[in-house]
Amino acid sequence: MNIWDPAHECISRDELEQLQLERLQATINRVHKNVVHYRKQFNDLGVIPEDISALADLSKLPLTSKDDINRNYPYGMFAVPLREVVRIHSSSGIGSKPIVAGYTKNDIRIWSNLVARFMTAAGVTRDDLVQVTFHYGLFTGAFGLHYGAETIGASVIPMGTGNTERQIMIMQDYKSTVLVSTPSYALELAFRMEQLGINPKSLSLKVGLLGGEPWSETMRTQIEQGLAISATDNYGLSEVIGPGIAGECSCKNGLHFYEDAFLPEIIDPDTGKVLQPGSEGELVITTLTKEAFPLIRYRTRDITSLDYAPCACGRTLVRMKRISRRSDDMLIIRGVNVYPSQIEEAVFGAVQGEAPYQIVVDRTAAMDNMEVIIEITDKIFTLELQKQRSFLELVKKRITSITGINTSVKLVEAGSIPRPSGKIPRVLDRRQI
Ligand code: DLL
Repeated sequence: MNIWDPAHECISRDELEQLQLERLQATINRVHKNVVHYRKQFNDLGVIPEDISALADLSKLPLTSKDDINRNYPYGMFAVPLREVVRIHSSSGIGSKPIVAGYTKNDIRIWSNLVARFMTAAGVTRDDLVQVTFHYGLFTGAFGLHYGAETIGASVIPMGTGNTERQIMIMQDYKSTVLVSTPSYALELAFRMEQLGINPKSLSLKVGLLGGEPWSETMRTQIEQGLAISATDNYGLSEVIGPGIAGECSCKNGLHFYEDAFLPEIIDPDTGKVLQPGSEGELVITTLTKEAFPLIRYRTRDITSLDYAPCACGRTLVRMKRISRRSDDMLIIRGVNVYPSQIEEAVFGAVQGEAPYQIVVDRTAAMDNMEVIIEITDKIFTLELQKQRSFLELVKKRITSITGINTSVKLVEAGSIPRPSGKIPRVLDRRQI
């Protein structure tokens, strides 16, 4: 069993805590000096960097939220001048403005090595051919895995998203051995191969590195059987770095969390209090090495727990339980993050007022579908048919421009959306994972 960075992945807890403290103090000093948002917060609390003399002191500092990042859009939370930033990625914000993440050269080097950890843990070596089916663009997934694979010395096939039959053809002809995708797209590939009568064992594929959205053990079994591969889970979020925060080893019993680079805490999402080790709650992350966009106590909104028991693989880094839900209402549709507030902004903007609506999410075969249904209000009713059609087109366009995804939009009779407790639930998520 190969380990990419044994010095860090198998470090003793004492040494790890020492390293974490040194890195934490350096990070706190850096943000205090260079990021107005943090300096102001520390000053308001009467905290100076020297007050952080032990890891436990971290809880003296305030939590950081997506709202804070949004308020400092686009570059206000960066701790280096823009000339030192060599890459920019982004992810959806809560409203119409995205979250912007910057990386220095050193950040990219560290990120690539973190990704190389879970790739190696899944069995990837320099002899592999890695087919990346994530979207190459502002999303961190494709570039993160791409650079990780190149760091290992594997060959990368940068396919990008979609065109499932072409993906399968390339997989057959180029003899891809590793699939990089979301779990739902891996399942979609398996369904399509079955439809096409292709025996997965006739391919060279052996490993699937899956992440970017929640999935389950049932889905893992379907994917492993449908593609004849071993599939592992990897986790990350754009604000913190992208993929490369945690990843499974071959034991497939929790994701090793890269604690030398990110300090995890588990809090009660309602009170913000730090919970006992092992408790389930919201994951909060402090970055320990990032130069361009460090984050202090960032609320991920992802619900999980941490297991400090030793792992049979020999890695000592704590294991994080699969993420199965969130403490907010963010949806992940085909790997893309969408907030109901963004849909509301699109609908209300088109109506130029309010209208009763609901977001319905479903999964057919392995594909997520999102539909927005809007009840006909008096204002919409008085529009002639042609204008109703252009109204629907306008809502669709607004949703795509804010969220980046296509959705269908439909008008329904007034009062026809069920109101179980008097109000229309904003989201009806029928997906089973
Ligand atoms: O999804 C980064 C990533 C790309 C991770 C590719 C792994 C592979 P964002 O678009 O910012 O970044 O979305 C981050 O997606 O807060 C979780 O809610 C969810 N998420 C990511 N990975 C997993 C996973 C990327 N393995 C948000 N299991 C996170 C469950 C996941 N949820």
